[in-house]
Amino acid sequence: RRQALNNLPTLHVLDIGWFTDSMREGRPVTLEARHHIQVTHFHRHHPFILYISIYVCVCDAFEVMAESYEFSQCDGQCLAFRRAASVLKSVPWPVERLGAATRLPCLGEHTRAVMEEILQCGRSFEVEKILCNDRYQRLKLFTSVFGVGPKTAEKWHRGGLRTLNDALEDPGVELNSMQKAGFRHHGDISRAVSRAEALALGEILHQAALGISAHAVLVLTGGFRRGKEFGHDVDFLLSTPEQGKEETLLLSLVDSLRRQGILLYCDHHPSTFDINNLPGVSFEAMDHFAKSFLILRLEDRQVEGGVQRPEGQHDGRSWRAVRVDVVAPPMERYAFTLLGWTGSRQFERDLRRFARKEKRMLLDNHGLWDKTKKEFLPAEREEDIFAHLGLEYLEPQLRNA
Ligand code: DCT
Ligand code: MG
Repeated sequence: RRQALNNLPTLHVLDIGWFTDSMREGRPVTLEARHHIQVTHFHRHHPFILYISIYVCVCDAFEVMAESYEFSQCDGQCLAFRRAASVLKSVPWPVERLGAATRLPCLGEHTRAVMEEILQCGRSFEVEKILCNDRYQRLKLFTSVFGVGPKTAEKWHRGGLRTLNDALEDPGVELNSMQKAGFRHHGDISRAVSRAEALALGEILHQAALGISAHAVLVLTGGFRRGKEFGHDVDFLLSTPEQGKEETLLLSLVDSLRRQGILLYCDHHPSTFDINNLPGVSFEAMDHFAKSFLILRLEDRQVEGGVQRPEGQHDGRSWRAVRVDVVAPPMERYAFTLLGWTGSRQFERDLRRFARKEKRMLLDNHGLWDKTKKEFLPAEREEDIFAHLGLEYLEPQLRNA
């Protein structure tokens, strides 16, 4: 069976439930991952469908641990596992040789214990216990709905809700408009967005923005700017050299999408940016620029190769819904926002910490404040910010950790 598996030209994972995030969504399984695959049994009526189990690899195990701590609002432990996963992703050796990794920074006692167990036994019993845990599964399910955070999910779990249908049918549950949209498009927006889809959306938004102003600037940010092939949403930055016009531009853009009939949901946050505010110290706080959290309708014909859908599950629709974020900073803050929104979150967190601890500077999506000189340092491009920090410029592809 293993031989048959290795000989398959492409193996697509159709449904492995909650097992591991990186292998869900019908993505092709990489050759390395195939070494971790065990065929458990064949489908009774369709012998070409294999049921498989995949050993949770170390990074995925760390993600599960982090998520579980996040659900319990243990921020410190959550961050420790997220950081450890980032460190492991950035080491150039394969997982098997991670014995040497015990000397890596950011691996505490707990993270090390989980990793060693996986290397020795091929699995982590602690992680498997979490994956089977009822509360973890419920919270994972509920937070998969756009607009449902850990607190709401916990409330639903405590209230005895078990399925998404329970939440929809319970008279005691009052959904806000974001959650209603989240439920309406749950299947589509919990499925990964491909690079082809992100580029197609970029084209649609770009055309719409140019239709409003010939000076409009629209760039793809987030994971896709870092070269990722899949993402959970598509992030864009919109600006204009016409001073003070960026928020109007964003509102006109949303309006244009509405008129085109492709706006399925919009949550607009007006700008609360104050030019005199110093950069914040909390990373998790959102920036103050105008932004819109959208759900857009993307047609098959607009995407090279059509839109993503679970294999073998054509539901007769010629479109899918996609989550899109657009932030609109003023042009003089463009470089800081681009750097912030390009991520990854861990990279941003570390860059800000470096600025604060090593350079006595405060960095966020709005600007860079030099505490020694007591002044804002200007930047037209990301390169200028790296230079202020005394760092070599890093291309977005190198910011994935
Ligand atoms: N970000 C930020 N401030 C926050 C949260 C996030 O500036 N409070 C930045 C960091 C990454 C970027 O926004 C995009 O966020 P996501 O879309 O969540 O991450 P991603 O890297 O694009 O990953 P994904 O593929 O999951 O979309
Ligand atoms: Mg993103």
